[in-house]
Amino acid sequence: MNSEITMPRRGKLLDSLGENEAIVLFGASVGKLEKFKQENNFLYLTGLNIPDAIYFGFKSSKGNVEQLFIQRGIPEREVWEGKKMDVAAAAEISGIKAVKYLDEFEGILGSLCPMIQRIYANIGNMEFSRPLSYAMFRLMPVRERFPQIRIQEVSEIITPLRKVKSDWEIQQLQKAIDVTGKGIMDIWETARVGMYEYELEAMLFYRIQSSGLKHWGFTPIIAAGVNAATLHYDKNECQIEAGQLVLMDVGADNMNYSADITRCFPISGSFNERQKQVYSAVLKTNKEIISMIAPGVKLLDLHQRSREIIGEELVALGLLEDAADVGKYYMHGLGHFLGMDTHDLGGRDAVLEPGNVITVEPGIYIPEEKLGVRIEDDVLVTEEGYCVLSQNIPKEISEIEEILRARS
Ligand SMILES: [Mn+2]
Repeated sequence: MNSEITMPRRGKLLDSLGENEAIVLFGASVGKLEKFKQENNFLYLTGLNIPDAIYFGFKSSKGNVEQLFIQRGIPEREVWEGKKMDVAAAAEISGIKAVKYLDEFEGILGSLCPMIQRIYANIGNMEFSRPLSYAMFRLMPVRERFPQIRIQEVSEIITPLRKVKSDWEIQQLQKAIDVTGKGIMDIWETARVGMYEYELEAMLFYRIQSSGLKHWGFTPIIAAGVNAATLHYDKNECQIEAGQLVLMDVGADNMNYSADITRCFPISGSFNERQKQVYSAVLKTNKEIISMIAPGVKLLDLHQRSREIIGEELVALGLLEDAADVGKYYMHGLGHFLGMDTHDLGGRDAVLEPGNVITVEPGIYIPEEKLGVRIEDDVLVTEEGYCVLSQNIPKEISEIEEILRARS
């Protein structure tokens, strides 16, 4: 992610501010021996994958001001931590010309505060019962010295940008999805009765890293049998028994963009009659909802329609007498925005627009039958309607069984 990508984003965001409004974004920190994961809003705007940096943007009557604050390299620490990114490199990557050190942040911010009326920062959702976020903690002195400044969560103004993906962002997502799909195929070609769920996880992770991607997009779910009826099962530690249906809700990360795919398959090679019935009901819902996707459609209407279809299917499956009780076996939302966060900014009451990417993931969960089915695709909203980014990952019963039959 270079300055050609991030500069227009910052330009748009600063243009959306009122005069004398500012943005302060704190990058993520890293603990000892931890893998570093940048804060997504910070990364989206700067492209910088370094810990503890701060972005400052300010719209004044004289124009936009931007400043970046980074860690100062301490030579004695370098043998432990490696070289810190220097000012020139940070300026080059981000396109922000004024790069200073972190110890200068308070002084510079303080000198501008008399002019500032509002600061948008990544303070998170404030709740009385929770400790202050790091960003709010850092801004406390500002709040005390300059009570006229309103401090607000930045997602309000950054969500409209982040939920419309550029072509470059779609390409990153597409690669994450394609690699995830290959990993799912690897599993289908290799998995056997008696393997542990984590062995399947390892196959997929091998595919991710050997394809040049570094991380999972989120904690993978590999759930056999009754485990699939636990929505956020992520222990992945059970041995897979003959006849079980295995649910995999997985996604690779590419450049901090996350795929989010769910596929189910019968470990023994073919779906039994009941698995076929339930799977077909979910697949029908998945396909009908995808066909409804277009600009102007409300996410909530898609969810509502999925409840209607699944409700009818549950009655047909003999699980319910009244379709209105659908929540007993389908208890989650239809889907969510997808992007840098697996559950990306966008909101539940959104109206779809071109460039949005959403997941469509209806499911039916029947613990008493030790069975859970979810089928999840990643879908781009286009001017004409939609494009299923995960269309190359098979989901028809016949396709999956054919792949499983070819196992050597
Ligand atoms: Mn999802």
